Amino acid sequence: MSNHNRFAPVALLLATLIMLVGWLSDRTGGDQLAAESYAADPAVFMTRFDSMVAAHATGRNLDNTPVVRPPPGDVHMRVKRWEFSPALELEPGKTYRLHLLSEDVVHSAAIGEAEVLLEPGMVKVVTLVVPGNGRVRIQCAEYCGLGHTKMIGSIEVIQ
Ligand SMILES: [Cu+2]
Repeated sequence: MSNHNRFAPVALLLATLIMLVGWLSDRTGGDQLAAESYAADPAVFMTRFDSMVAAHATGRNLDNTPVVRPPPGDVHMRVKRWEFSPALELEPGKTYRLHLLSEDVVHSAAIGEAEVLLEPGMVKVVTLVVPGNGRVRIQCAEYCGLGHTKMIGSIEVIQ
């Protein structure tokens, strides 16, 4: 057997490993924005949500959801059939930590390139660096019933 033939299987194995590592890092890359998760205390979560809305509501509503303009930092978002609440107005270039809690069934949040699964009782925290302009897409990507395809939140970039 020549050297070439002897090393062919090794080369093939290496190539497969490299592809596998690439695939795995792609997969984890998609979830990188999910910085953390923690068990929800619903009462505490609602208190934080309510005080955020009370302090930073714009006074407008969008599809029966309050429009809120929170400062950079922690933002609490309620998720349920079939809405994300509140609607957000965020500043370009700033970093927000979206705390997402499902209140009924399993949903997910596809935010920009990231997607996090939202199981009731667990808060997922997504770090969002707001782009320069436009809107940030946020929608449910886990089938959750009749209104699933219309379960789209509103994150608008304001100047
Ligand atoms: Cu859904």
